[in-house]
Amino acid sequence: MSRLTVAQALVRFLAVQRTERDGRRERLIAGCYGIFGHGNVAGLGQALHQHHDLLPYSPARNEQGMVHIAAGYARQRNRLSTFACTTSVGPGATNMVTGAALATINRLPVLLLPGDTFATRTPHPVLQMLEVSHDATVSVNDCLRPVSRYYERIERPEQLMAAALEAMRVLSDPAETGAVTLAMPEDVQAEAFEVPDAFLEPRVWTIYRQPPAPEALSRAAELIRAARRPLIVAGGGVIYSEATVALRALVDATGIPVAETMAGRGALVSEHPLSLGALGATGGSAGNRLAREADLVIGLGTRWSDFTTASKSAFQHPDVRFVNVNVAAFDAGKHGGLPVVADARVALEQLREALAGHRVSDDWEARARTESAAWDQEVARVVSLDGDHAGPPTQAQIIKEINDAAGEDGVVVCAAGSAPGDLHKLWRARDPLGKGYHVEYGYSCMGYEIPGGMGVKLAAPERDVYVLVGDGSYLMLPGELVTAVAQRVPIVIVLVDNHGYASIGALSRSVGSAGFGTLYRYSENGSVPLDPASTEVLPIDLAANAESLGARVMRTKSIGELRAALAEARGADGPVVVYIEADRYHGVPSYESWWDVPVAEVSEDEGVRAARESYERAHEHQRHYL
Ligand SMILES: Cc1ncc(C[n+]2csc(CCOP(=O)(O)OP(=O)(O)O)c2C)c(N)n1
Ligand SMILES: [Mg+2]
Repeated sequence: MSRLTVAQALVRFLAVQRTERDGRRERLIAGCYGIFGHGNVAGLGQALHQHHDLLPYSPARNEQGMVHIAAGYARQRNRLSTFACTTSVGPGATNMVTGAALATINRLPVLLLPGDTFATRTPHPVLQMLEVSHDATVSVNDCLRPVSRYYERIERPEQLMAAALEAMRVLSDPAETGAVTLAMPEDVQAEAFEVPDAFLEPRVWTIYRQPPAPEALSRAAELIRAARRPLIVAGGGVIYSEATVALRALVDATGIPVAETMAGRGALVSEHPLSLGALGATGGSAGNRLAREADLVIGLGTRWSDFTTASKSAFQHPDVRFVNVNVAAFDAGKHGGLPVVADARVALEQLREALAGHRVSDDWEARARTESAAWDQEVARVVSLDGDHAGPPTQAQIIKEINDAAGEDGVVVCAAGSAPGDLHKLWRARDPLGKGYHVEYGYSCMGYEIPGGMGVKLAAPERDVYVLVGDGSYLMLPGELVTAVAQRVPIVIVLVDNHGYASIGALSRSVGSAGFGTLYRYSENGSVPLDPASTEVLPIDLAANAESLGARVMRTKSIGELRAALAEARGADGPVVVYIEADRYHGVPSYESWWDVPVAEVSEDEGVRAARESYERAHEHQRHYL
């Protein structure tokens, strides 16, 4: 027994938790990020100070940003390791809600330790406290409940022990993981109790690779053998499970082509002749054409977002069926599919055995190879432009430069704007482990890019990390640049300035709304001008902004300058921002896909009426997969 405060016991506990998979162990909680206020400075702040050698602590600049750092780190580590995040009460705590949602939606472990108001209630209402007259148990931290996979408020010291164990169970369970919140009342944090030695002893959380039920596997194999046009859709689960080698082996043995979701991009290297690349709303022609024709779709570790399914219009074969391999029963049951609840790698290995001697028809394989090769050519065309483009570089050209600089081991990080869709289509995935493509598209959260990229670099210091961030996303959360400077995290941030929201501007035009409110322009009479060309571009200098935050900045104007800057940035000892202006209107087209964005049913405007008509036509292809 030792007499410790709740915060001291928690810090010592977190420092000795380990995950283990395939015999490899690592820290479950690599360290702690935080921002102190009265709600955590004396409790957790004291404990982190005392035990900084056990659990490294770094301050962040915005609570949302620090959760993103933890999420980026966790994703790069295949969810085996993450960070804890401590905040004060009130605004510090609620600033984490967006980060928590991102982590939970993307199925990424993050441990949140928001401060909370007094368990005793004696001094209430305390500074920054929400008072609810009919329910004294409510606190602002309740906002974290729907976005947490586990939530508990520690009202008494002894409660910590059971809560901490539950928290680790959920964080380390690939089917359940996401944000885990232990709300820490500020008085309880500082309270001492007799802590049993067993609580503080090292503990290993083993991630067993769950095998599929034999019946489920043999049914899946039967369906695949009977299918004439099978298609694999690889999601993030393939990469988290380190199943890319097993996937390739199955594809080589059977000839089944592979299309990829955002989180699964890179599950099969792009040069593989049966790699179709992206599918869905941001997909390419190869992925979308074969999706349209497939009679059996084998979803591996995907949660079937509307981007992947093109809002349920992607799969048009009248009798299409799904087989869903997933660690989470919830995802395995989607689309009325055959659920195969299992770890992706084990399932792939067993499927390969069960399918021994089976190969798809020559016709279907030839079709996949032809479409794959045609798509590769289209990608090459889009990224090159052959110098016939006047004006600033296009985003496609910028992506190619980053892709080349990244080589086989580099990682691209992105989240929101027009870049994710362009990357999904154009990125050439070269890392056989599938760790070179990190686009957060579960929440597509503007502001994730810099802190998320920082997390990636901390998780994989041996890889070059390229963050692709738009001007809009940059402005959401530039403050974490300071954290990257302070921690000397050498990420290369390519800041693409197109003076506003190119993505949403294009979407707005496509629904007949003329890009309203998506350009940075002066307001007139309290509103944005209807004709953006009527006012000047705002005098914003984002490169100077990044410089003022301590980053090294290179201003580039052409693709040649960008290439030179990317080469020069390599080997820096802190973050480097490579600034470039891009052509706002020269976007990458979409390829035979659709996204359900409802258009106004009535309007005086002819453009809106036309958009509504084509919306209704497209809507007819939307299906229920039952
Ligand atoms: C936090 C957040 N708010 C709003 C959105 C909706 N949204 C998606 S992309 C986008 C604009 C992004 O602008 P920028 O980063 O400049 O990229 P661009 O569209 O110009 O490529 C907006 C507002 C979002 N994804 N995240
Ligand atoms: Mg922009």
